[in-house]
Amino acid sequence: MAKLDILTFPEPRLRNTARPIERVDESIHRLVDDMLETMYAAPGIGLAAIQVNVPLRLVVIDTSERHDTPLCLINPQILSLEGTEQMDEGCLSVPGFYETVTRAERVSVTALDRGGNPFTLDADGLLAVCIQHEIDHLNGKLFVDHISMLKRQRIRRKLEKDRRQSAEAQRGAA
Ligand code: QAP
Ligand code: CO
Repeated sequence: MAKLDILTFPEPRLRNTARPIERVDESIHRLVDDMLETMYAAPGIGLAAIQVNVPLRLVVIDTSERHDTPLCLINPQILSLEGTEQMDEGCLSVPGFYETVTRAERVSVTALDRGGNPFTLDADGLLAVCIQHEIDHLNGKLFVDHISMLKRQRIRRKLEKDRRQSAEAQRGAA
């Protein structure tokens, strides 16, 4: 297994639309395992393939308390959304920032699992929010798109500055 590099907002590749996975083969298994390792190491509760620069419709999630219940959704499709709920969200591609987002309270989703077998899942609470957040990634959307433009701009400027400073430090070290 290998830890993968995570793209950071406002990286333009995070705005691409991910394409469906046609065959769940060995290479997909390896990607799922590497994404889980990357997510657990962060630590995080959800990661989409597009965040590790692989524009395929694949997400991994683990919202369990003990971080021992990995969930893999390949080509996920939302069947229904119900209710509304507000929750503080973060994102591995937006490090250090958390904002309140309004989403559906319950979601029903169908997908393929790591073995390529179809399943459906009804979720509420944190898992429901996480599923919606991760499926947004597959459509080039980020949680910062759900907050005010002013807040989004503030986050973008700060992360751009962080990037410039780490590039500068890198040059200094060389
Ligand atoms: C999406 O996000 C999510 O800023 C998954 O410095 C988050 O795993 C859905 C993380 C919250 C619903 C609620 C963020 C790690 C992890 C950071 C994550 C950070 C380190 C975010
Ligand atoms: Co995210």
